[in-house]
Amino acid sequence: RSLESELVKAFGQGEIEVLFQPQFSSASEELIGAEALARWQHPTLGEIGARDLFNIAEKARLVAPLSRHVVAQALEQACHWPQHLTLSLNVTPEEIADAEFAREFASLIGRSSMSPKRLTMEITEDVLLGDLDTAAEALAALKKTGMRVALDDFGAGFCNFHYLKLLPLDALKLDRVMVQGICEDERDLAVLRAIVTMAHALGLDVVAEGVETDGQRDVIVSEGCAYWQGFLRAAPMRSNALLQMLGDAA
Ligand code: G
Ligand code: G
Ligand code: NA
Ligand code: MN
Repeated sequence: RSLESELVKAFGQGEIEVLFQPQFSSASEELIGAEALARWQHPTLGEIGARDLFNIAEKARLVAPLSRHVVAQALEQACHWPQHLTLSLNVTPEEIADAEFAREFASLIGRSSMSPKRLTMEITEDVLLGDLDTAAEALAALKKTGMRVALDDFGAGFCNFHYLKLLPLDALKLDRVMVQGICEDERDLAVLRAIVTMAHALGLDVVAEGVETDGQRDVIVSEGCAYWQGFLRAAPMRSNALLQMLGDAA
């Protein structure tokens, strides 16, 4: 049987899990929130990552229900977190292109006790491959609820700077390819520096992803990225492990 047909049952069987990757403040070094990342704990194949999971969902035409399931689970767990923590949620370009999406997403958020002010929606520049007006409309509607919008995976794709000012963004998330070489190659550092400068000029916060070493963290902090996430301090984890981490730090 195909994975597509198995996915339908996976929801009900509790095989779709949401992990949370902690995000840290450069200024205070404290944990300030987390990004929700979906996983399929497949009974025989083991863990299936979000990218494969969403590819399977696309073939099965189940992206919307999968996403709603993940968002609902993430909200359900994050509403038990201390009030100062934020939650970042990923959404696919196909969802944003769907006229129903903004309304459904807003209604999911409305039913949760989590304030929209604590939420960030992560989009990728692939939203620009679809209809820009529809995307901008959906994002504007969601921003009205008070949530923030971040452009994810920046540096991994085409990075069309022109669109940066067309989308209602609050933050730029630097893909880990932008972080990898910053301690070894001066040109990598020059690119990072230029992008941080541009982001700040556009009024955007910068979040660095894939920080794996102390050296990378030091550069990220000194170059003015406000927040970072990465294996250096925390891989994606269950909600209770995140709360444990907070407790240990206190
Ligand atoms: O954690 P992982 O390597 O599996 O993540 C792979 C990619 O899948 C990341 O780019 C992440 O943004 C995306 N992703 C993770 N969880 C979700 C989700 O719930 N919805 C969507 N649309 N994308 C997700
Ligand atoms: O595309 P997106 O950036 O949202 O994907 C996040 C993915 O990157 C997750 O699958 C997560 O497990 C992975 N990830 C998170 N931190 C690190 C890191 O420090 N190094 C590497 N190589 N991958 C990371
Ligand atoms: Na993401
Ligand atoms: Mn990312």
